Amino acid sequence: MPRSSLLSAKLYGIVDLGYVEPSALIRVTAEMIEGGIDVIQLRAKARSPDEVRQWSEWLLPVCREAGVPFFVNDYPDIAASIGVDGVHVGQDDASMDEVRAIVGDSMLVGRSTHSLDQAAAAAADPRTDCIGFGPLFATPTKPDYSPIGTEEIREVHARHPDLPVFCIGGIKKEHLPSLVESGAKRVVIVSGILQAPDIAAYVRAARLLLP
Ligand code: TZP
Ligand code: MG
Repeated sequence: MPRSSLLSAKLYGIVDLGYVEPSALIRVTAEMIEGGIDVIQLRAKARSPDEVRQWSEWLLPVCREAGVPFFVNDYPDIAASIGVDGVHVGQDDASMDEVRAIVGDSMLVGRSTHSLDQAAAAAADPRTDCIGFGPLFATPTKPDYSPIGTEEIREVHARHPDLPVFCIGGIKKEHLPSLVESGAKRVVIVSGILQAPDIAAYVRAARLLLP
């Protein structure tokens, strides 16, 4: 899957086991795809690697069939052995040398960033395929991080025009018009999507707000 698939992406959805029961993973993923989600990530904090592997094996074919890039959070070894499209790592996870040693050159690698400096450090390595930038707003999905606000969105895009930047953190579809006004080009929505009464409708409406 080429990096260009991320440059053209608008809405990135995370299937987070903090909000979704294992028995609902496939249905929820399919509904996000039905609504037009551009990227899917599986995120399962405090779950076993065996469970993450199992769930990744369920979701990969669902995403593949739809042509939607599928990322696994945190586990380059699982990502590599299953052959998913991408792996997403945080500031405290493995270095890019370590990740690339496991996943090779062609898998997409995303990195979470929480400041302009961290974004610059990630962007300085051409093997970084995309970044998350946030949390913009306080969020129970990532409780230990201070919100960084929206002031730096325009700057991070200006400094890294060729890097797909995904704004993240506390974003609901109601925020999208003002975030676009603030310079956001791509967003991640987690709880907003997963707690919506109609997931496909929520994704469809959010997608339309991202030009
Ligand atoms: N990284 C920064 S904020 C965040 C992650 C994984 C959580 C975003 O979730 P939500 O529910 O959309 O605020
Ligand atoms: Mg991590």
